[in-house]
Amino acid sequence: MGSNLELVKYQNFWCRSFRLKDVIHCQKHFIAQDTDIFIASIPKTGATWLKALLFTIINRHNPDHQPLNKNSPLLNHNPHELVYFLDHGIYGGKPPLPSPQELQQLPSPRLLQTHVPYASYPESIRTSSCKIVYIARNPLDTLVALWHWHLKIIKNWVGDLDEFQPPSIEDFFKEFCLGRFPSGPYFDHVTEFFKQSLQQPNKVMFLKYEDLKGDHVVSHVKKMAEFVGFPFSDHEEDEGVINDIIELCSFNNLKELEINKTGMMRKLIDNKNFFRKGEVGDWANHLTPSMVEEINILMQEKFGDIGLSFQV
Ligand code: PAP
Repeated sequence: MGSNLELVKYQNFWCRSFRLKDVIHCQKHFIAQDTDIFIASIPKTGATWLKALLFTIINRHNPDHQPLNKNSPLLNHNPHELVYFLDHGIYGGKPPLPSPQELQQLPSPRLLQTHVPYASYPESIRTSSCKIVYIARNPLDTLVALWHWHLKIIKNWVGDLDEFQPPSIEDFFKEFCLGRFPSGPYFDHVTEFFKQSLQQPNKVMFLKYEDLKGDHVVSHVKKMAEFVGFPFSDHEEDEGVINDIIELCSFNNLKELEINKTGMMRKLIDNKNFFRKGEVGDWANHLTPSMVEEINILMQEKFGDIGLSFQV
């Protein structure tokens, strides 16, 4: 296995070894502001979607952005270009990403993303009045989305392509259950944020991918806008602004944009890889009944007591 794929355990979560120093640097030096908004998640649970939604919500009155007209930055930028990744991006990144120093000068509210578990956040995120919107996804679809990502992306990181042995779904399943993938274990990550959302409901909002895909998406987007301090007015609701935002940020719309079909993120990743299938239930095409049973048992064990469940 190439060295770029090496995983190390840091504070009870797994991290690519080449990224660990950036995670630690960020953890030690990042200073949160009370107005910051963080998008938090385990990889492949819908952060790209949430970035598009929150970027549009908080910038909808910004004359420089005009996210709801034909000049929307989303039409020619991948959501990851508009909302910076904190630990894996700004800390350890290169221009055009802002440096950690420049980060302090970004206009507020700063909208930033991280995959780090709550317990390993920089102290100031936990102690400030910033907001955290967490997106969770059922473990079966998360596992399948991670596997596809691994197959497509990871081989680009391995110096010698001949070294890359694509994992079978069986092998990847075992690693997922052991929690051995970046930001894993899955169950600890999700559980911690769910508990935080109960203990600190004004600070942490817990959203499910499946809820955003469902019939009540309007009410979820409305609550999210209120939570981050950018509520919709009655007039906006009457004008159908919420539906316009949902449509702009929909999987089909974003996937079909030229920037997301042919563009690249930081010359590393084809943007199209962020838009694979975008469905609830794709796991049924990949996982065997015994794998599903094993994950269902884990879900019951880990989430049963805290009252968390997912539509699968
Ligand atoms: P990240 O962790 O690298 O940021 P993230 O955006 O969280 O990735 O997850 C990608 C998943 O969200 C993909 O799921 P899939 O592999 O099961 O298809 C991707 O297709 C899905 N996705 C991206 N954008 C949207 C969207 N607008 N609506 C619904 N799903 C989306």
